[in-house]
Amino acid sequence: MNRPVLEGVRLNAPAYVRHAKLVDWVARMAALTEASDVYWCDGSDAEYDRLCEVLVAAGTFKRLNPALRPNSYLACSSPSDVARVEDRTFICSERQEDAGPTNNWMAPAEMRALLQTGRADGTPGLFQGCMRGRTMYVVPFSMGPLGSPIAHIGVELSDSAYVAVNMKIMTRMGRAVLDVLGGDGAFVPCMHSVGAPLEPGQADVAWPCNPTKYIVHYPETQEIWSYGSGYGGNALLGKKCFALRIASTMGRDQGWLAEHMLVLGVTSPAGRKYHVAAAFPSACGKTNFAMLIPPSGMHGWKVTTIGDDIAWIKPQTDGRLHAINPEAGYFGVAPGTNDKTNPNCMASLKRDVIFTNVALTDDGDVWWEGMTDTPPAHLIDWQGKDWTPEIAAKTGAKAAHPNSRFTVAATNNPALDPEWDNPAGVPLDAFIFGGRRSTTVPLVTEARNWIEGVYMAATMGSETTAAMVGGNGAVRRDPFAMLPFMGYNMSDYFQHWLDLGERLERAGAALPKIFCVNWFRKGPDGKFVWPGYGENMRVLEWMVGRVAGSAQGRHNPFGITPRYEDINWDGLAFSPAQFEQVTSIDRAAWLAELGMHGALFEQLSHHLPAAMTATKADMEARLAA
Ligand code: SAT
Ligand code: MN
Repeated sequence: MNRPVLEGVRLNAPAYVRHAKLVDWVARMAALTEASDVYWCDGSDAEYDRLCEVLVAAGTFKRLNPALRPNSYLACSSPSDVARVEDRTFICSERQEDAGPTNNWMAPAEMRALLQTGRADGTPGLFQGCMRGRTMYVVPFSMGPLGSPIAHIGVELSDSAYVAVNMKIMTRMGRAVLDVLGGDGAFVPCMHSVGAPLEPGQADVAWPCNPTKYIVHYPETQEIWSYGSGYGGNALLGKKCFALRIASTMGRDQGWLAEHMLVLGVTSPAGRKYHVAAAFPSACGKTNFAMLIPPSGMHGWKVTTIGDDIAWIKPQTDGRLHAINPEAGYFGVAPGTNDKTNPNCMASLKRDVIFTNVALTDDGDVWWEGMTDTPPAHLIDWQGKDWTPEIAAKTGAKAAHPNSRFTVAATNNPALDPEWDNPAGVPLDAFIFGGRRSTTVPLVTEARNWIEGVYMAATMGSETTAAMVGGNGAVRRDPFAMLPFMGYNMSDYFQHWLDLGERLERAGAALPKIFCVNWFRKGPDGKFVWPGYGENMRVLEWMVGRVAGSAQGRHNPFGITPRYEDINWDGLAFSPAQFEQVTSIDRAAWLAELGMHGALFEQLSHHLPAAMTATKADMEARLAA
């Protein structure tokens, strides 16, 4: 099939490519974008090294000092391209009501005109000619273990070598995927361009991108089109676009769940292992929780990582929900990560890392806010400017961008769970939902039943973070931590969760328990009261104790919470008064909170399950009693 299909452009398809529809699609996309060359990624280490060299030559990558940070690179993006762009993210279902009130929507035909075919007024489609002067990389990838019945395959076409090397770390990528795909396997086409064509003789910039951005999903035809950004979830299309937005619609249609959740294993001193999936919004510590090291007072407990961001969860023949991590690497937040907050993560980052938007030290290593107590005397900040603690004190300039990231393979993680790559997944014992709330929401609450748990998850709120453009700490409702990642109508998704629970319960399955946590309550001094990080193990111990039937608690208006004496305090000085600060329920604050649940339910009224409003009424009655 290695035949020139287009005038001027060779498709360069290697002999091992046997999928006629794939080759045809690549040909059509090369014609649309007028890419000057096509390169098929084989996923080999040699290819990774070669593409990294290309990126070094282009000025996108700096090679870090190999003595300090072997085989690692720093990329600094354009200041206009540093996070997910939620207001430029679209769900283009045929009917607007299927995208629902929480998503931006445009009719597919209108969006296709805008992106592909051009509009009636003669404006060309954004993808027309958008790769002129650039190579189009063909990036075949598997979300989930290669060949697993739970996995799905995608192919990303991108004009960014940065995307290709990140995809090599974040997914199972390359020739082996095409072998699984065979001659006619199904794949999700993922089209990506930075939107910066090069005219003959035009010099490139280190981080090409376009002020116009579109992150577009067609759920009915299962396609992704992303234009204008080279950063993170905007550009690594296997992650939020495929594994959450498109996969959530697959899950709805096929009876499974695609969730914004870490998955961890927790083993008790007696050797019993539990599996827990936990949903938190972006940049709320999912990676830290997934790599938690129990404090010394909790000797014998062990936490292992299955995944740190996304879980695909399917009912299996044993009647239980099993989870896999569709990803193969971590795209984690750098600032705040250090040897105290996440030693396993720091160990993972010793070599073979791509850093994006952190600061460069004078000896060619990286630094970010919170990495060490004392910052280096001089740095080059993420925007390439001189940075000193004195300058920072005066201007407030951050050395690393608050949403700066590392990309690293899961296999670098010393706490990696031996089952992380098991195609059958791990059986779940509990779900945890958590937001970042400085007030109101207690440290931990157990739902009394599945419906109450779905209610807790559906009404979750969180203060926004730097992971989204414009994130500034305001509280917004973030149901299931999925608000920016839902591929369909949010209320239909609540119903999907309720239906799945009911179906499994009717079949006699033991459903996972559902908990709601908040590590982020602040005291009157504005400081966090709960120490968090490794100490979260104490809450985790209580939760798995509830699963095992050994831990006690008492009922509050919303569920079951531990009393002070129900938590293991070995090795931590945390007083009953402090415990009261993180667990107290303020009636007035909760009346306001329930008012906000009401406002959310009004917004989501189309198809809102009756069980949600009924549960709210029950809570109101209990709160009033
Ligand atoms: O979407 S990203 O992958 O850029 C990171 C996040 O928001 O969790
Ligand atoms: Mn995330």
